[in-house]
Amino acid sequence: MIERFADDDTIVAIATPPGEGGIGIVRLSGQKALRIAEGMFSAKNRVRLSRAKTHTVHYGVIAEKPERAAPAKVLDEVIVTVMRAPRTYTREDIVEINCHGGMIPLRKVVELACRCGARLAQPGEFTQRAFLNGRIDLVQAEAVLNVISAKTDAAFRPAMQQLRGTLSERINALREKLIGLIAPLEAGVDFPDDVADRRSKRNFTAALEAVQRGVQELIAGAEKGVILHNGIRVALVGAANVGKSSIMNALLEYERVIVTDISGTTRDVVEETLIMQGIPVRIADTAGIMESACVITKESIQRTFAFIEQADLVLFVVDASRKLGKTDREVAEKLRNKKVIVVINKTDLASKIDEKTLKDVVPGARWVRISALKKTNLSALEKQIGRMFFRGTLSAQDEVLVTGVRHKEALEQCLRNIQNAAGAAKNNGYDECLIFELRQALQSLGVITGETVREDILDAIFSRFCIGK
Ligand SMILES: Nc1nc2c(ncn2[C@@H]2O[C@H](COP(=O)(O)OP(=O)(O)OP(=O)(O)O)[C@@H](O)[C@H]2O)c(=O)[nH]1
Ligand SMILES: [Mg+2]
Repeated sequence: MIERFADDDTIVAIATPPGEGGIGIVRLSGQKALRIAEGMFSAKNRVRLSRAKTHTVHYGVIAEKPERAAPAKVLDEVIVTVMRAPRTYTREDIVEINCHGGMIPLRKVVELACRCGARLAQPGEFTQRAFLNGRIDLVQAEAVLNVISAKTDAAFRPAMQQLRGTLSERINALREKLIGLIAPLEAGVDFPDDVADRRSKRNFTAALEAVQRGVQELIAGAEKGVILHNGIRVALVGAANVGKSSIMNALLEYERVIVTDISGTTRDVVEETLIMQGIPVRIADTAGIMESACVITKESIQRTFAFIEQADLVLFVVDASRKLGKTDREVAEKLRNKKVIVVINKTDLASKIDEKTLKDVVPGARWVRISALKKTNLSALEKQIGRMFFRGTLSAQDEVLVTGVRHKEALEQCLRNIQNAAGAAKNNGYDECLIFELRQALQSLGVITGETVREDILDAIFSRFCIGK
């Protein structure tokens, strides 16, 4: 667990990525942000930062002791933005110093700020303060990370929606409904057997079902959301020499891996990322399966089998110009519980493969016929991969709100509790059980927005951020 410092410290960090750029920004946040900045900054128009109005911009220099600075002590020529609490990212006073975008001026400015009383920020500490000060909830804090790290438009869109609070609104509406169900139960109103109460029981059941539907709708989009954000792992697997490495190169559109006509060319698993149908795909070339006494070949085949376990999807490659062999069957045997697309490669050559037998070997799998050499039908393969995950391509109207595994798990836990509660209500179980399950459901929703989340989970979330965010 990372050590967290006191919250009333004023923190400082470089907010822009490392490297050279037109400008680089040093950000200060905390009660003393203005005073610390004032101690380092000399404005051209002599304005004192501690008196500056909020959301104003000032030109000047950063120097060791600005009032008496000899020119040599000037660290950089800068633009300073003053933002006073509470209308800021962290809800604290913030000063942003736009420096020249090299690592030397930026570091020197940060060091000077530390000498003037600031402390270096921890990873994600600015965003964590925004969360702790109640400006954003946990969903939004995590969305900041997703917006920054989104690799595709499809991943960016739901992250932006989360940042704007759409998911939080949905979760909070469900929470309120649950509270509305729990409150009368806790007040001791139970279901005696007269007519009025039978009606109230019906209302209760209907309201609980509505919450259940709401949770289920969010879960339904979650699988897509997680894929959109994290991408999928695809493995090219098959007997030696069927053309796996050639397919890898064809998909990547450059000669990434070695291709020869010798069986056993590929030894290590080689992974690369590409975007297919708007999804980030990590595609892996693996060693071909073959009979061999060679220690190296045996080890590489071992690695292929181990890798299959981690893959979300296996492209089972077979050679159209050969009869289906023992090795092909052996590979198919290992793919029993996996999502599989059969890729019939080398269709530019005369066909010898018995497709009927192939169907028996991998029952129910989808097929694509391609030629890696002639680069034919690769787009059909890409489409098939997309379809495999989204049953049709993902459209802009599709509502994907949940993109995190953490959120998905909490929703699933919430659903289980609601189902238990529904069961208890139906069987006229004790109200204590009902209340317990509903409270648990409420808590699971709170875990998502950060209302009831444990501190170690918070630490884990914010430590994924970079310093300066
Ligand atoms: N005619 C034809 N030849 C192909 C095609 N794809 C691959 N080849 C040839 O098949 C041979 C083997 O190709 P690789 O891509 O190295 O096969 P691999 O499955 O990676 O082989 P290992 O790494 O040994 O398991 C090479 O000579 C390729 O040029 C194709 O679509 N058509
Ligand atoms: Mg290969």
